[in-house]
Amino acid sequence: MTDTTTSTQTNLGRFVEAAVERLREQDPELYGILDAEYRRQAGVLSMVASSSVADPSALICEAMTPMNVTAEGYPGRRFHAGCRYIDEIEQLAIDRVCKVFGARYANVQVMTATSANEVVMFSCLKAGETLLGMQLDSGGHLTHGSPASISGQVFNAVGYGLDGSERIDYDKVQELARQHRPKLLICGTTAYAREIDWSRFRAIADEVGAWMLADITHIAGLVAAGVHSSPIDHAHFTTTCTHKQLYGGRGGLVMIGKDADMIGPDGKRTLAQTIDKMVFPFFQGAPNQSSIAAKARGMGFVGSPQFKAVAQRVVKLSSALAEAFKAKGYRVVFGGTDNHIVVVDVAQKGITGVNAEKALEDCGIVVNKNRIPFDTRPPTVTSGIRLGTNGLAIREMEPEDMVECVDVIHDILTHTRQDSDKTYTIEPDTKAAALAAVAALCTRRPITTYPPVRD
Ligand code: DSN
Repeated sequence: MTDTTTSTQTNLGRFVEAAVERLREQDPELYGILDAEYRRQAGVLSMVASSSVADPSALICEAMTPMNVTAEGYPGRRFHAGCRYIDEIEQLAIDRVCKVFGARYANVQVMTATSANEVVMFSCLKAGETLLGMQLDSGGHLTHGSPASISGQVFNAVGYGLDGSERIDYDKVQELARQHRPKLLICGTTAYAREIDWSRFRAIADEVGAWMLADITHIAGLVAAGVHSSPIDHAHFTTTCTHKQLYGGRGGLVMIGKDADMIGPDGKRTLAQTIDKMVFPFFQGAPNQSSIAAKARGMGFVGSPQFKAVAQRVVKLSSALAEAFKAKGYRVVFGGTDNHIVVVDVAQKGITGVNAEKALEDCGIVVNKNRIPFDTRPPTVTSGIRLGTNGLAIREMEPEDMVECVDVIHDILTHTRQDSDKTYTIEPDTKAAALAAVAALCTRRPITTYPPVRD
């Protein structure tokens, strides 16, 4: 590999620069697509609630040489040689996760939050046994018992939902738990904007002798920053991914709080030992060590005062966003928000969720269609859109910017003609004005952690 870099750079600096240059020279097609994606992200308002903007210092760890090391096992007990620094990286990641979340145990090898949930399910349940989780339609996750996922096919999944005021129906959770005696009670959501009462869930789990899993994937950043209450010592197991709200690389985590040394479902191993064994060797082989390095770096960022300010801004912006929608006459599901999520009923304004999603994307605003509670439209159409403020907080936007965003969104939705449930036409002048407004906003509020795009 030709060394085109200057001698004053560090080893890693030269490696990264030479690697990018090699990619550009040897694979201009792929380089061009990656460059286009970098530009796209800089120039759109990314408001998909399940995404954020990974910190570049975490992203670059994903591209580092630990990727080359095969290291089955755990720090200090590997099945391969050459793991001195790999062990140090993994232990650093574990220690930082435990510090940031106040956990006593962390498994950082699990590759996604979905696998993290599967690891917990298979630790607690045998095929055919019962779990109780939130229904997808009410704001739960696929892996909490949906028939479309392994969780709903291998296990007997019972679902709970919302009450008439669009809050988790804790009384119904208790009733269902008493009726079905689940071995695992899952709490955690993907499209629920209100604070979750972890202690109520734990009381229900204890009453029926169930294990409790808190999946905090969507709100992990708020939990880490103390902006949302933490389930760590309420749940037996807490899972999350590292990319949605922790601004890190893509990956999963399983954590345990005060119950780490409790004897687990097999009556022999502790909960911590149970998870370690379930991740490796039951579900996974050698982990992705670069991803573990990215998790270590991500947790370094999450543990910083700078991150606390980001998390506080996330909530301040979502609250302003919800109020701005209400001021324009939209029905905001849940009546508002306590976290980063705002779900808006767009059907009430005469447009389906999918048409709203597509029309907004045409104008540089990225959200996703979402079913609303008691929705009669299918998941491919929906009556709502879900927005999130993780990607706006890292641009250091202010509440007044949310008013501007909603003005643009309202203009687009008002001037989009719905031709069918899945087809639409936007007035050309509206589209041009919206694209100009989004471009101006993105220029005024750039992603603060990334170098600006150059032509
Ligand atoms: N759970 C999906 C979401 O919330 O969008 C993505 O993983």
